[in-house]
Amino acid sequence: MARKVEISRRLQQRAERFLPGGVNSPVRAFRAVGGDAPFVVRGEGSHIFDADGNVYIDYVGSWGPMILGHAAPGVVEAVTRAGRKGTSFGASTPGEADLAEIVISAFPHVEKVRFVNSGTEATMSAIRLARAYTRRNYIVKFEGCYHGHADALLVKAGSGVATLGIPGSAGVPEEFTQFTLALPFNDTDALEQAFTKFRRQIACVIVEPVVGNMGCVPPGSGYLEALRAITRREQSLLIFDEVMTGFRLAFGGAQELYGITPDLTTMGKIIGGGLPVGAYGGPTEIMNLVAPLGPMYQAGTLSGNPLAMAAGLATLEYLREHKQEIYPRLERLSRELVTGVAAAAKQAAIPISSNRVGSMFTWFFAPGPITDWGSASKADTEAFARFFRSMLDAGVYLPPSQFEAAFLSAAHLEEDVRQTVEAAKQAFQLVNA
Ligand code: HOZ
Repeated sequence: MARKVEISRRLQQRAERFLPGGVNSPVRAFRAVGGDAPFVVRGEGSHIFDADGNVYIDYVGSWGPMILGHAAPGVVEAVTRAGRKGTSFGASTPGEADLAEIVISAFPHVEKVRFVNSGTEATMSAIRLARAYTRRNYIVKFEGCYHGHADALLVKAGSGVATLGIPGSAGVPEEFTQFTLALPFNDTDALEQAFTKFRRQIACVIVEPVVGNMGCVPPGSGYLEALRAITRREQSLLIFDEVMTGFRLAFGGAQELYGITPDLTTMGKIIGGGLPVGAYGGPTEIMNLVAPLGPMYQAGTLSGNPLAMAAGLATLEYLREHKQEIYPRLERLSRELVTGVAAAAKQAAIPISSNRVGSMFTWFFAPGPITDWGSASKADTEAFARFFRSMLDAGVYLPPSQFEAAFLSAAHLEEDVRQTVEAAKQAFQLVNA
């Protein structure tokens, strides 16, 4: 059944007069999947509502932050209360240490944390800090991983760059990326070779421990352990970019799930409870290099904003209090959903490969296995687009890109999963048609 799109279409046309592509982040323009992007007017629990009155089961969750679902009462209440006292002062407020304390309790190696406004700022700053600490220039990232849109990190990046099928970004001088080494994910030999070639010159290795930005791609067995061992041996810092995975895969993120301790951790998304917050943290010895204590400069007018701190604190306190129920339930429902859709694909003889860790997952339209960007990029993006549009028409909102992970929240119900699997059965018929 086709959904109504007239109002969203008009809103899009109006937005295009004032905003590039009518959007403030490229993936929202639906260029990779076609069709009309819904203009969202409201969210509640596991559902979002658009301007035309359509209702969707939401598996984007604002690209990860909404682990408690939309308009979670405790979060809305906390933000409202904070807002009544004033929205920004550019001066310290008590909530900053409150959020820092709970973040530090989740990540044992983090002794100090600095709040910023986005994941991009967090990773950019963590890399500057790693260079300041090691006094080395080179950095290693992995193909298909995305660490925000800072110049040095837009090399063979995932997320919107992969979605648009572009190699990087215009406007980034070659010189700005000369110290960035982009290696294949899940390939320990490639990393060993880089350390041999650039001996004592590599400041850090930054990785999404479970990649979400080329679709969901888990680390192979022993891979994170190898990253830890090699970086330690080479006296290079290991940065876990837990912007997506932090508080998502476990309260203590991927590092808790896999039992690996990085040197620095970057965070975002869930720590802001839906408001713009990023953070980077690590041991005191490294963090004390950050200004005003040390020579590594980084600042922000709105950093530690009181509304954002309040939303983050309400979200993390709720997660900490209910973690014994929430994470096992996310695991169970996500497993049911992912295997249910995979079974529907099999029934329809559509070769898909399902990747999932906890409540992060992707159905790749490829036989798989999908272990890195080389295999992910072979997915049939046309088939994905047909599947996506059919799901949207049936009231299921998936990430509008084959190369973005989907998320399930604590607000999703068994009934949502059942409806989604039913919708997928229909959608796979159309993929084939
Ligand atoms: N994967 C992106 C953030 N980590 C999606 C959000 C966006 O590009 O707007």
